[in-house]
Amino acid sequence: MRRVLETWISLLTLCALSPGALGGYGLSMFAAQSSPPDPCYDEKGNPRRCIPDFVNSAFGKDVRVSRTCGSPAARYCVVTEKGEERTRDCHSCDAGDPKKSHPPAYLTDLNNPHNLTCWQSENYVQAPQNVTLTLSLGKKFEVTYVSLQFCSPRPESMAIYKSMDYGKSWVPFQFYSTQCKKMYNRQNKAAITKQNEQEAICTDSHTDMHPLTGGLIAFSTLDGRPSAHDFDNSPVLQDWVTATDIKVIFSRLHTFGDENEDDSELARDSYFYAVSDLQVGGRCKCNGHASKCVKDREGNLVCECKHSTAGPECDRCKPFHYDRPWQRATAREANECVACHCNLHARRCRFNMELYKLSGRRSGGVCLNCRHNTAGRHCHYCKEGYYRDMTKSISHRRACKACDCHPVGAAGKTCNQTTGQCPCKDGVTGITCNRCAKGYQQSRSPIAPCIKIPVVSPTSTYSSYEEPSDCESHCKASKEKMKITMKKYCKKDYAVQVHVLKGDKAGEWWKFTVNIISVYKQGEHRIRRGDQLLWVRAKDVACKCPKIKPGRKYLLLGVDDDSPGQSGVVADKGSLLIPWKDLWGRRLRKFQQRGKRGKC
Ligand SMILES: *[C@@H]1O[C@H](CO)[C@@H](O)[C@H](O)[C@H]1NC(C)=O
Ligand SMILES: *[C@@H]1O[C@H](CO)[C@@H](O)[C@H](O)[C@H]1NC(C)=O
Ligand SMILES: *[C@@H]1O[C@H](CO)[C@@H](O)[C@H](O)[C@H]1NC(C)=O
Ligand SMILES: [Ca+2]
Repeated sequence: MRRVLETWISLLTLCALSPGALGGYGLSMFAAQSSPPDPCYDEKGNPRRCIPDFVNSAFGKDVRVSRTCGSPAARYCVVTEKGEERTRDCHSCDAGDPKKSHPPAYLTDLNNPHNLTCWQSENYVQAPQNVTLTLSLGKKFEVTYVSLQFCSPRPESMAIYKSMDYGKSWVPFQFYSTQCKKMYNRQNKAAITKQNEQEAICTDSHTDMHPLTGGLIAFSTLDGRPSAHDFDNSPVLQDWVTATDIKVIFSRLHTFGDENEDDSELARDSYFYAVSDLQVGGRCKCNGHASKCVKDREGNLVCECKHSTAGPECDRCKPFHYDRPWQRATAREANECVACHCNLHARRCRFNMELYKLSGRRSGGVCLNCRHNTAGRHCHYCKEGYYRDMTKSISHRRACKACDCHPVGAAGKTCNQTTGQCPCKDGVTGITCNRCAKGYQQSRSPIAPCIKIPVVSPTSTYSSYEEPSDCESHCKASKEKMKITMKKYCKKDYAVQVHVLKGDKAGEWWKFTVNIISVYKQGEHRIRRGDQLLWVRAKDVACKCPKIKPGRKYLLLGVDDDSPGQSGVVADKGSLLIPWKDLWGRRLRKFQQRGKRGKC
């Protein structure tokens, strides 16, 4: 249908039709046609290119006109031809009298060939001035033609302009003049090539004076432009035909017969422009994504966008449909916008050109703010600290379950994505690492929460507990009672409660991992609570002064000494290491307070 119409329209420029030939085309031609439920989708529901009806977008719209006759009322005369003979017929234009007025509304009213209503300008007896008609279409249209049906003779020079920005700036569409160079500084009928398809041309082809009045000027926007046959693939021409506003400027009247005295008399009061119908034929511009334009809540004309597009001209993708770039629809491809694939876990996404190219121009959407503990470009896996519940589909709200890794038992918060198994510390077991493995017992240390149950056999791990023969003399000084007094407390540099976790021999030393539960006193060396190393000379350990066993808690009193490991606490045969009794806690606090008051 589009093709037929537009071919027909381009014929308009070639021949000036008699009045009435244009009457009623536009809306009424197609009104009776029944349309399928939604032209933007085929029977199978697949998107396809759709375009609004071809209409006269000027119909019923207000035209702003620089000069209209009738205020004050004035005489005008119409010259008519009957064969060789020219006669004149004079009337009065009076804006105050509906029967004698010629308002701009007559430019765009219903065009009835049997009762033409004409807008008319003032008379220009002396210096003809520019008369401007400005029409706002209210939104972007793709204009196929602009036509003017005259009641007066056609102007000698006239220009048509268009705006794409609601009248802020104007570009010429077409010029008509017998003196193109002089009036508009253009060559007459310049050739349009692929290089200048957006150029307005000037022509004198309108100057055929028959009929004298009632002639037509019709400008077809695509006529003679090389890419017109491939309009779908010509952004230049798509741009060329786009307009929000149309302006017509009448620059010079036809001053027929001026050279003849008699004719001059005849032409008196006949120098004006009069137009019965201004048409702007085209389609509401929707880029192939809407079949009609409607008024929005503010009363603005907008496309009723389909294919997941949005904007007044369906010129962008609607939110969350950014999986590929927006494109105009063509006859072959609907180029609909595609929703991002977020497995129902995100409401927002953005387009990423790099990813789009990498995917072979198929998918470039990146989900934003994945919810329900999912992560990834498509919210297609569980975020850190969660694992997939395989009994549910990935799009399920509860597809991801918390790892719930035990804060002490697990070595991290991230579990195996498929099994949910948390990474357990040594000796810890369970899917969340919440219990000790067989052969291990719970300790108070966050570093080694489960420790090997000590093996009593002297031949196993702690074989070096075998006493050397000279222990009697080595340990002489430290045969003290397992009792704690203020005097002993004062003698030592530090006093701590420790939980011995494990011990490793390191050359001349034993390196015990201990958990310092309380610090009652400290000397020069700072002692922090928590896991620390306790260093004891191998000889001291071997002679059991102090007697130390992993898995036990002790009260340890000792003196500052440099440790071989640069950190930790050092104990020796002079230190007191007494199996812990809970009732000591209070006693040591008392010693601590007295010590602070200088009672040592
Ligand atoms: C012609 O049109 C005008 C304006 O629409 C109207 O007032 C008038 O009655 C019409 N005349 C005839 C004969 O239809
Ligand atoms: C009349 O219109 C022509 C063409 O649009 C323009 O170049 C010229 O400046 C106008 N003249 C006046 C007096 O406005
Ligand atoms: C998760 O557990 C499965 C099954 O035990 C295993 O095959 C896979 O390698 C594990 N994944 C990781 C990242 O450890
Ligand atoms: Ca009219």
